[in-house]
Amino acid sequence: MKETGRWTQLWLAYDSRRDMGNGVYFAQVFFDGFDIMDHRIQNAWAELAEGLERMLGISPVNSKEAPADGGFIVRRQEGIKAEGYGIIQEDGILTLSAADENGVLYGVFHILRQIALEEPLEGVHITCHPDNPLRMLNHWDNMDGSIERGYSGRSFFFENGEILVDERTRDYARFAASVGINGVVLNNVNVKDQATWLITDRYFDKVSEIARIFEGYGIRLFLSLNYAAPLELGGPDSADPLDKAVISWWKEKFTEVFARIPNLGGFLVKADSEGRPGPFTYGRTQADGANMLADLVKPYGGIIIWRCFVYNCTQDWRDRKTDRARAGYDNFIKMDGDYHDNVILQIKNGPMDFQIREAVSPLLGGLMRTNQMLEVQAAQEYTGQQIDLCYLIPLFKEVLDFKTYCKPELDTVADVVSGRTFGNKLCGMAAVSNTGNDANWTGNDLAAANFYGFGRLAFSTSLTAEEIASEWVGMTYSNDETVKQTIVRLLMGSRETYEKYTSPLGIGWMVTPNTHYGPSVDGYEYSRWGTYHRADHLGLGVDRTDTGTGYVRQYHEPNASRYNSVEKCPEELLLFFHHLPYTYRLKSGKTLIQHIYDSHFEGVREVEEMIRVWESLKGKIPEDSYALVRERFERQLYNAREWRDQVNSYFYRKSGIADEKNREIF
Ligand code: GCV
Repeated sequence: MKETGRWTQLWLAYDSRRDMGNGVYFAQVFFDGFDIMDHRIQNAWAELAEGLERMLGISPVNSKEAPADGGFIVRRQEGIKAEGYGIIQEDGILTLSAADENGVLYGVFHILRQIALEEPLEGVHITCHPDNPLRMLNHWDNMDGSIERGYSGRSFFFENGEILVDERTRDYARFAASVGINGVVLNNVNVKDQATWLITDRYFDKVSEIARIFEGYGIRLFLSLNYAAPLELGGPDSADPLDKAVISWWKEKFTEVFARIPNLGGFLVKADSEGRPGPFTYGRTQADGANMLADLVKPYGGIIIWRCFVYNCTQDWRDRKTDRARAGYDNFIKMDGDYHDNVILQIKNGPMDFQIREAVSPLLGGLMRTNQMLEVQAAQEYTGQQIDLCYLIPLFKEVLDFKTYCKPELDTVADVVSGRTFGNKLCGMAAVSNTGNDANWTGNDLAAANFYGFGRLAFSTSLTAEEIASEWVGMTYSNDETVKQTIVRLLMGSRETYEKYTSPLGIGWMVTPNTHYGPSVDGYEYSRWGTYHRADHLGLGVDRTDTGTGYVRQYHEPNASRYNSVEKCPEELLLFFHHLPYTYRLKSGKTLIQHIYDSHFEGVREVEEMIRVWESLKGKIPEDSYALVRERFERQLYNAREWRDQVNSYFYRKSGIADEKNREIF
């Protein structure tokens, strides 16, 4: 069933806009050096035509000749970087130059964005190319239609073991391409049951249909692989990467898969992680596993993206020496340089797991001779599950701006994953997608800002979180200054508000086990997952310094010393790195316990304020969106109060120290 309503079209709703003199260029559109029958060029044209028609009431005309004056020329031009474009307006002509078809698509979306934002194209003179070679979305969609950590309904790729291809597939590809995404992993990294069969004849036809749709939007299709596929698909009784029978099984499999699925970029692999099989089972290294697959996909131009989320998830909570934060680095650093050139190691932004605040993974920039890719999570698993508002672009930005000190210059995470630091070609950013089959795609209308924002940021890492928010609001809601400023303000403050009422100062977790929504301070404290806060009656925090697990030494200097020192450690990460008494004085002069109380009261007050701010938009934005978000805020307030009261009561009861302000603690 085709859904109706503006929210199905997200930021591409193309509502009517003021012309700003932009319409004049499109009476004649001339393609110079591009084949107008090419799928991507056709889609670029269709998008342009629809956008202009809906926003400005103009029907562009495809001209056979270059317009002498007053027109739009799309020109192939060598010398522009891959996927990049230039837009120049002079002498009555608007010219979009690009070296390839992706550049044309991105350039057209750029022009449509400017029109949507009511910015004049007159005199425009820009060149733009993506900072990251790979800009990917990872779907954790299962073939039964569920989505692991999905908060926006069910999968629009799978249902009941079947693959869905419909209007949504195309719309999804349009949204993704409009923000510069060029790779999509279709299925969950936990590959089980039917998903193992995605690389068999059972699903080739339907996967190919999706691959072709994606191709038309410049997106390569990737699949997550089950490392134990040989055993499960009737091959050898082993998945040992050095076993000849296993190698030849995969060789044949890839020959078949690449022959049957067009536009296939390669595979994402979660191995030896959270119960998934991997090379460790056979006493082999991660490099053995990744390289074996990589060598076999290489003839087809394929790549293997290998996740570094490898840790012991059956830890004894009594054991204070084992530190989950150490695991990624310990498991991968030794073989830096051994990974073949079509392997990319995909590294979560933090060493734990997408917490609202944690340190940046020391593997980023720790690895110096290996292709690496940053993985962030747009799906709000630990950050409010698209009920609570949490605009994540400031967090992603913080990670990108982090100075790793792996080199004297060009050493930020953004430098490393874009290839600027070490000159790699295969690198970039991936986000766990926050989409589903809800009419509005992301559950909360405002969570679409994370989908939009991830793409924009992966394309242009120097954009600020605020610029991205403002674009998204302008395109999605309106360019009215009050609306824009109000929603941007809400978005920009939301991450810190969420942090205030949840777990303090980088310690993370304290969430309800399994669901990961809502508070349960000790929920994971005596579990096997390695996610502890170590609170007792005197203090809390994990000692990851030289006197503790020694994790700090995984960083280059001066980061290692900075984190090792309680005085120099950035305060927002204090409890991630240090175990401190409740009476420890922060720079604000407050004790640690008082900070916990104050920030939790403040967090709830801020949510109340957010609701008041949202209410000021009534009548200024579409009522359906107003109401949907208003209802989510109500649930957020409930959640925030639960967090505040449980966290405050917990630490009051542990410490016995009263709140200086005598507020109600239970
Ligand atoms: C896909 C966390 C999540 C899991 C997820 C895993 C991963 O542990 O809770 O649902 O599995 O990360 O990133 O592989």
